[in-house]
Amino acid sequence: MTTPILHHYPPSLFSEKIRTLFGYLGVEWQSVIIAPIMPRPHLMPLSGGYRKTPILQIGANIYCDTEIICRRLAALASGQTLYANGFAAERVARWADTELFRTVVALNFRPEAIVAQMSQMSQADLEAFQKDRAELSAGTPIVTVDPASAEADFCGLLESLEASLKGQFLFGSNPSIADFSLYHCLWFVAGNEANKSLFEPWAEVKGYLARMQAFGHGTYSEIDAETALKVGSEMEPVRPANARVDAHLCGFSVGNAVTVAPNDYGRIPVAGELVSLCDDEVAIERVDDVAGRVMVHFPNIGFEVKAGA
Ligand SMILES: N[C@@H](CCC(=O)N[C@@H](CS)C(=O)NCC(=O)O)C(=O)O
Repeated sequence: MTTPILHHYPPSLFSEKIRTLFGYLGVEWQSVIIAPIMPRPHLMPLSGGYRKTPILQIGANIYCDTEIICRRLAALASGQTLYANGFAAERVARWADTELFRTVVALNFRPEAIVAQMSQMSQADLEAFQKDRAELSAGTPIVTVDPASAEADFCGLLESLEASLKGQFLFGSNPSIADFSLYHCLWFVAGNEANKSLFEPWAEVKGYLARMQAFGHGTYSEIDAETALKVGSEMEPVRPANARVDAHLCGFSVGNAVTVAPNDYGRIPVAGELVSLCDDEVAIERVDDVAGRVMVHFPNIGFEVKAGA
């Protein structure tokens, strides 16, 4: 089997979701540490412009967005109990990855949290980071609540979690996909010194964090971005086993020129030929001057498919 490659950087919370999933599933992987800001010259030829983090690469197949990355890894590891609670677990996962994500970002944007988080950065790096994130969220701000409301929301969440966890995971004695989405948001907040006191009263929540953290990040080796690009360019993409275009979803057919872009922030369209468009996946094939023929996969939800190159 081709070893999965994760393009990520250490403080990225969505990357932590996937690193922890690798640990839980026991899937061996390769790690490419990317810059926390653009440009990423060795990754863009593979992703076609998609710029959020993380990105999973399996040979010449590129998976964008943790929703589809999780499903791909669960299938690789036969980790189907992750989705045993079906609808409910997937909905909670989506809530955490969207609404709770915005709350925790707002929380870590409190002045005291920013100071704690960015204290290692030089002034020039800080300015470059702020400029990059302003471009990422241009017209579609990620933070939509004020810090005080975010703190109130988050404390309410901790209180109700404390009452419901009882030494287990969200849906019982095995972790589900919802736990990985909740965990990375809690990890992001807990990792900031300025937030330590928020967790202090909640023993169950701290125990839950420790249980999730105990999965670790599994077994991995480091490779550089050039090597990963070479792997992609030397391999042929594999079509999804169930590739199809569901007529009720759109007026598209296999082979149509389309673009796919996130419908929230970082709306950079990726252009290619449609391979699959069904309830849980959009796959397009593209030919890149550097990366060659690659297939890029997105979840159906949260992305917009449009006609045209
Ligand atoms: N819905 C996406 C969200 C990914 C996301 O927002 N990641 C953040 C990092 S944690 C990001 O892309 N930041 C900008 C960047 O890394 O360029 C997913 O599930 O993968």
